[in-house]
Amino acid sequence: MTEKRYRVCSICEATCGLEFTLDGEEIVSIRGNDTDVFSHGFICPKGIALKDLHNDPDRLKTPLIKRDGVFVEASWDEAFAEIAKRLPPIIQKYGKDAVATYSGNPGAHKASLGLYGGVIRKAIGTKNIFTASTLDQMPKQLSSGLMFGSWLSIAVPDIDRTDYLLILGGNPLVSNGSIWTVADFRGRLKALQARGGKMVVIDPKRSETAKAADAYHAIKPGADGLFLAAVVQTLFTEGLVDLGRLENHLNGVADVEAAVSGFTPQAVAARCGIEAETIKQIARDIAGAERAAVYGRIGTCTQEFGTLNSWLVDVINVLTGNLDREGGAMFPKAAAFASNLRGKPGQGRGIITGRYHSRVGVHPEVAGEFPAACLAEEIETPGEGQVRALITIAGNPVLSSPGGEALGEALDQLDFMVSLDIYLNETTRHADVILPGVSPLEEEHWDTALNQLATHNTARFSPPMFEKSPDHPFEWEVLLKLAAIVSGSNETVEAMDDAIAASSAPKEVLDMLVAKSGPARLVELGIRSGPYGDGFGQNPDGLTLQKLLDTPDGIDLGPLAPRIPEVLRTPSGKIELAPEMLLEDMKRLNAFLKGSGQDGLVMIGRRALRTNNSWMHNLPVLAKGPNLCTLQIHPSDAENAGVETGGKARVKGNKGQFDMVIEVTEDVMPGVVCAPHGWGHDYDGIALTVAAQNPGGNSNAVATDGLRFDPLSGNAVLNGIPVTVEPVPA
Ligand SMILES: Nc1nc2c(c(=O)[nH]1)N[C@H]1C(S)=C(S)[C@@H](COP(=O)(O)OP(=O)(O)OC[C@H]3O[C@@H](n4cnc5c(=O)[nH]c(N)nc54)[C@H](O)[C@@H]3O)O[C@H]1N2
Ligand SMILES: Nc1nc2c(c(=O)[nH]1)N[C@H]1C(S)=C(S)[C@@H](COP(=O)(O)OP(=O)(O)OC[C@H]3O[C@@H](n4cnc5c(=O)[nH]c(N)nc54)[C@H](O)[C@@H]3O)O[C@H]1N2
Ligand code: SF4
Ligand SMILES: [Mo]
Repeated sequence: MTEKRYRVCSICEATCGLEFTLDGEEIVSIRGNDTDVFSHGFICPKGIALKDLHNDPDRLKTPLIKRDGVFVEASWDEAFAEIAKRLPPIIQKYGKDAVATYSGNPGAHKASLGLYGGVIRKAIGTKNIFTASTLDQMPKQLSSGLMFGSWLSIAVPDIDRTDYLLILGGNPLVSNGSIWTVADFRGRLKALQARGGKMVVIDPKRSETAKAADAYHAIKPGADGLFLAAVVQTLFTEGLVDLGRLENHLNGVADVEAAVSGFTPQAVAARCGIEAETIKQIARDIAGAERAAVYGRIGTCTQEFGTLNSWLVDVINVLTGNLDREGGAMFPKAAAFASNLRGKPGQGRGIITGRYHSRVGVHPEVAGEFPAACLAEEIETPGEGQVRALITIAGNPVLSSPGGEALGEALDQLDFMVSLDIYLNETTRHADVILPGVSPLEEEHWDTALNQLATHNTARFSPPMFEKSPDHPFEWEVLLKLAAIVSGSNETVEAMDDAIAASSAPKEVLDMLVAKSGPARLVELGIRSGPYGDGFGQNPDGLTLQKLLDTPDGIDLGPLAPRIPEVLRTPSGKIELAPEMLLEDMKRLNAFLKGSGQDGLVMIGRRALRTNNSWMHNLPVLAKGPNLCTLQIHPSDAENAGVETGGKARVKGNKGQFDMVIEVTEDVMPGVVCAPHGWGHDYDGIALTVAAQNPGGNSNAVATDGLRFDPLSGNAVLNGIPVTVEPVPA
């Protein structure tokens, strides 16, 4: 007897609704749920791979403790005892900042990690907080925070109603969307094109999305700031600025006009590799479209002008009257935890950075974090405040951060390292204790972060599909236990969890909840007190957890709706179009424009449908098919370097190197090589049986001398890295 179960996928930002067919504890099949209110049946190969993930024999089920250099299985009590013995003395001796935390990408996808990750960071009280956000979207968070007043007030394209979509540095046909939750991008794009709309893509590579676009323009890596500034300049000089409804909600239009005045299309064309006339035409097309949206992603964030790029994208949206209007770039309203609903509507304190600085590189704190790419120097540089212990939470920085291989060596200098992870992999092999998370299918699922970035408002809650083993704690319980250990508290995990719930609702309210503990209880509190909630009975037609449990397809909360000025939290109560910090940074862009530019090859990254960053290469269903880990190079560069398809190349940065199989293709522009990150599964001592059969190379082994950042956000430069390529003799 089989049964159907419905569940939102926890792998990527698309949050597809999936239909599982189960035979008892066995997963018979996984397909897209056709009646899901958000994804309407869409699924990608990684959703299907949840079966392999759940069944992966390499997925850790028991804690591991390193004894004399070798991992041995341990009970949970033994693992916690080991941590209690070794971690608190480091804090006592060297202070709180001696312990760093690094939190990775799955924290954005698992409610357990998303809702309880902060507890451990707070319990330690360390300034040394690192996350994958500074390898990813921090520039967008910073620019949005400066303009709109909070870190997660990010405007996303209203693709279902737009007529013109300009994408820079994103490949949603493969990534399925990012900082923009947009399941079935292909279907939504087809609908856009069918109603006469257009998509234009700016990218150094003719990506899958570029191939589906109505127009594609190759841009030199790192030059987006120039391109965008020239579009803005054109809007002003050609009289195309039309603020519409936003006129009364804006500060700084004249300052922006002054700041871009030198960035004429003619001046930037050669540095961008895009003709001046094309830049002008794009400006005219955005302004002329009934409804348009500009969107920039990884390619625009992970470069030296990440924050400027992210800002200029929204400057264009604002100046063409497309911000916060249907078919433009709009602010989602999530059913729970919507940080852009916190505080008084319409005005707030805004955001600040640089309240304190990192010890070695003196980088400003941004959203309470230091740049992930600085973790190694904080470990390696002796002195007061040196990092001596590390907790990684669902992160693999050895493969994901620039100079990751060197970071791996630094990890061995730590006095103590704990990893909360599901694999013994390139990073966790350096740990002293590994604490395994449960399978995602054994947990409830709610998208804490991604509902705040979704192209359509919906609410979907998935209860656990399988029961976990009774002696395996949930990750939220592990995080609370670690918090108790570092604070020297004897409180039970249960009591700590109750205290967290009690801090947001009185006992009468807690007593009426369906969920009695953990993330589900916090989600229930969030939903019922949220913008669509039942207010614990005050608004009986409102959303409750019970209603969501009764509606596995989810509840449609409607298309995005205009939210300005309510969404704003700036001190002025207006959109700050010209934040001081960004105007100042335009000088750096100007120096870049006047500079001589880059000779030689630069490396950019890419993603593939059958991958998810570094950690799904161990799943047989995804490992099948053609080799995804290839260095793509233009035929003219391949000839110069003396490499050919199928051969192996050695790629060298200023520091570090890796080897990768060559794929000659005209898809990348001359001067650019393209390597995926997250590979390199041939380090000693890892337990990834399937991945090790096709290890690939760690593209992040390559770094630049003097790490490169976007100085405002601390985001690492991961695209446009200068490299050389040479053949590896067979
Ligand atoms: N060159 C280059 N580098 C990049 C990028 C790029 O485009 N180019 N992209 C960057 C981006 S956008 C990101 S987000 C980062 C990602 O950087 P990271 O988050 O550091 O790396 P991931 O590969 O996502 O690793 C996730 C880790 O979580 C573990 N994990 C998976 N599921 C679970 C779970 O349920 N529980 C627990 N506890 N652990 C789990 C995995 O085993 C793995 O160790 O990489 C960045 N690095
Ligand atoms: N299948 C799959 N999906 C994923 C992931 C995955 O690993 N695999 N990872 C997830 C994560 S963590 C994230 S953050 C998202 C990322 O989502 P996307 O941003 O859509 O990711 P990418 O596919 O890396 O696309 C980045 C694009 O930027 C281009 N690019 C590089 N440098 C520049 C530049 O200087 N200027 C411009 N204009 N473009 C440039 C690259 O050629 C590439 O086409 O994807 C998520 N989804
Ligand atoms: S697109 Fe993302 S959310 Fe959808 S099935 Fe694939 S991995 Fe899961
Ligand atoms: Mo990411």
